Amino acid sequence: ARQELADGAVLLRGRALADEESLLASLDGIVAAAPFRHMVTPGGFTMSVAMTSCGAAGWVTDRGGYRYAPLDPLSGRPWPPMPAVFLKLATSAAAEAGFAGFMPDTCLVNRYEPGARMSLHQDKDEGDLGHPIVSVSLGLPAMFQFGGLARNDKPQKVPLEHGDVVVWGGPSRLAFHGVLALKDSAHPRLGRNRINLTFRKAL
Ligand code: MD5
Ligand code: FE
Repeated sequence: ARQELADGAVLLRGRALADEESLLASLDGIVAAAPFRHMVTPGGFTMSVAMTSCGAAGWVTDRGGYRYAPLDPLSGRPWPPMPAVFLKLATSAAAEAGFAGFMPDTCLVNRYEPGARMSLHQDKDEGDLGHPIVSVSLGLPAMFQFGGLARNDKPQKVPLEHGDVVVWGGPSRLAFHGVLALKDSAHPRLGRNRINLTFRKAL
């Protein structure tokens, strides 16, 4: 089912389900090389969401700011390569949503445990904001907040479940968004975790 949430924002419910096992096997490899870590914001807060990345660069934050870094600061080595199954899912979902030719060079992997949240923000650390972002939800459900172009616009609440894919492009690319604190429950395959893969063209 293809659901248009707003101009440029397309929800593909269950779109990742057929790739669940290969996505999770690839994720294990990424996490073995570049473990999840809780990073610190420029303001000094430790994020409740744990993160890692794969691809040519990874999104990082520390007291010095937000940026894309070619090396994992934990290891000093390049991030693990983007697995083929990641790339294929992201490019095919983007094409279905009207963004043929999208070629991400990074995937930021977010891990939410019960209580973890992400407050309302815009994603604008990427070099060319004309490219969409593709997000893949796995594991525990979350209540996503999808707002407007102004921080004060009242966000719509969109429940995102295991296997859902959302393509955020066009005018929705710069919408304010966030994730409400995860409720405690257990997913049959991922336990007490929500994993979100966010594919971006950063460089
Ligand atoms: C998540 N992650 O569920 C979300 C999925 C992040 C983040 O927000 O920055 O890691 S990506 C959702 C997204 C990206 C770009 C634009 C919009 C939503 N949007 O316009 O709503 O962990
Ligand atoms: Fe975001």
